[in-house]
Amino acid sequence: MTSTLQEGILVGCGNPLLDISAVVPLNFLQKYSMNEDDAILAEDRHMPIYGELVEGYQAEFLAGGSVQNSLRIAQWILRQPRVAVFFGCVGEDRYANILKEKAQAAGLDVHYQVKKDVPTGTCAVLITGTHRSLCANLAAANNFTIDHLEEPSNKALVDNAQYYYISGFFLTVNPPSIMQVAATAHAKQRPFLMNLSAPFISQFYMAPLLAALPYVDIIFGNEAEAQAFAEAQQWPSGDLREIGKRLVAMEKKNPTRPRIAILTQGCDPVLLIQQDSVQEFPVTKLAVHEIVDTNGAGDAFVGGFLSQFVQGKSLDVCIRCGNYAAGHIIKNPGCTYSGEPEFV
Ligand code: 26A
Repeated sequence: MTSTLQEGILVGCGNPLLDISAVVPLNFLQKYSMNEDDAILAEDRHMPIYGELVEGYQAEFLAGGSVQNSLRIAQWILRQPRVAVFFGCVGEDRYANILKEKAQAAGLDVHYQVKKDVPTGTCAVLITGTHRSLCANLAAANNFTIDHLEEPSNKALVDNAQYYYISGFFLTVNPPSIMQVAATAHAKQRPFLMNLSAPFISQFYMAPLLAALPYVDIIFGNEAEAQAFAEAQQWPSGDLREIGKRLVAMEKKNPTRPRIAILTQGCDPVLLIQQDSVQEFPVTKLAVHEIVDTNGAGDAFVGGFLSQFVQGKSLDVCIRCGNYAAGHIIKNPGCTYSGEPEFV
């Protein structure tokens, strides 16, 4: 990094979750009617998963939560602390302390809302080969309220930021907060970035997603998420390029800054869609033996992207850094990094 960035230039909201991650056999997924590479919200029938992972599968505890992951990775690459600010809701317990400690160690400025008597959220990460299936028990994370953003010190942080990032996952928790941040970004003509996050968001949360979308300057997603969006919209084509073009053409509050879609597809090229143009950015394929797990790869991609975007770098550089960060995280457990970043 060459120059010093404004503190708190980037603000994100999301679900702070502690990941409970283990390698499991396929029949573990079947037992809970889960598929490889799912990302779902836990129902009552999933609750035994967390204990089973700890007792029977040597589970690891890792800092997680999609937006917090992205911001931690952005901080790691930036090497300058407190560039990014994170809001989310945790309980008053050991898991909250672990999350806070990991976030702060990365340089992230966390401002948790604390809900007493509700445990901090967890996410089961079921690793099968190069796949990861996620089952989130949001718990305290689900208790985030807009008053937290309205506290004067937090409101000042939101007002002073220049870039805003919120996941589609947060639509399950508090759409009014998303709309408020989006409106602030719009009023100040600052970029608002969002993520499709998981197919279930388009399947079950399309109404709040469509309410936020007109404010979204950059939308991220992977191939399965883009396809779920297209299906929910009853678009005729499943072609990713077509979906991207339609997505960027949807209603936008600030038409002077056309929407951009960035669609990842595992080790296939990343697509950058702007109006009628589609550009491809190659991904370096890792050998199977280099892959520890793919948990957090998408979040790391966004983190790498954001680290450059807040420096005003070109989209080309942002995407290359996204690919670098995702590749690094895949070689480490969960959304964690090792050593110094090597992106130039
Ligand atoms: C609302 N849901 C389902 C979620 C999540 C989530 N983060 C926020 N909300 N479900 C899984 N995650 C996180 O995604 C990361 C991998 O991309 C997990 O905690 C994991 O760290």
